[in-house]
Amino acid sequence: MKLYNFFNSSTSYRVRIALALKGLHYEYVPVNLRAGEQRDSGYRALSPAGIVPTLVDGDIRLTQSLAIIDYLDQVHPLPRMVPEAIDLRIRAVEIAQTIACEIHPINNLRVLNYLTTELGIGADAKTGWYAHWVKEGLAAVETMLASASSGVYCVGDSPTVADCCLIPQVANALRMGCDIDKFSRIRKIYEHCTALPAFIAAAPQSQPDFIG
Ligand SMILES: N[C@@H](CCC(=O)N[C@@H](CS)C(=O)NCC(=O)O)C(=O)O
Repeated sequence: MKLYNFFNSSTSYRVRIALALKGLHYEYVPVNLRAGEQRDSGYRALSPAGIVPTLVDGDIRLTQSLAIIDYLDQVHPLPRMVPEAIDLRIRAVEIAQTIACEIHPINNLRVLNYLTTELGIGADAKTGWYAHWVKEGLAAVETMLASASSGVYCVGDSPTVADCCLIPQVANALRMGCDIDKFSRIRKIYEHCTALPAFIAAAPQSQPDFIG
């Protein structure tokens, strides 16, 4: 398996967590987002949208982090990222999609770049935009965690796709200087998960293309 990804990409980080939890080995192929390599024609042949991550597994070529995690669950079922039990499954997918559909897309690199280059928005306003949507989205997740009976994971007693999405999103938010102090359930999960070997192996600073 090859994973085309970037150390600092939260969507790549989601997939790296799932791969690490499943104990799967893969070839790390860096795509430097800062240098715009995601827009190169060669890479676009793999990812028509010009985004990371892309997984290549034999004849399978797949983009979209949640689709990749679903694929990994199909071909390497244990441990499952999307739980089988219906009560856990619905909550895990709900939380994952809240992050993947409501927070990440409007704070993505190309959206932030468009705000500054095309709409003439200044750096402070751009940071404010990012912080606003993170706060709104994480507040919703914090509420969902109450009904998911979360503990040290978003749902149940092992990591799921929800944690694969939450940890990178929180890491990103902290890197951007967002205050997450009031989200106590999220903080508890973040502190627990980021100390686990699989999450440490998947973290940006553990990657071969890491730039400090
Ligand atoms: N929904 C996609 C989003 C992928 C995505 O937007 N990745 C970002 C990095 S986190 C990217 O490649 N951005 C490139 C850009 O904005 O130019 C997924 O979950 O894989």
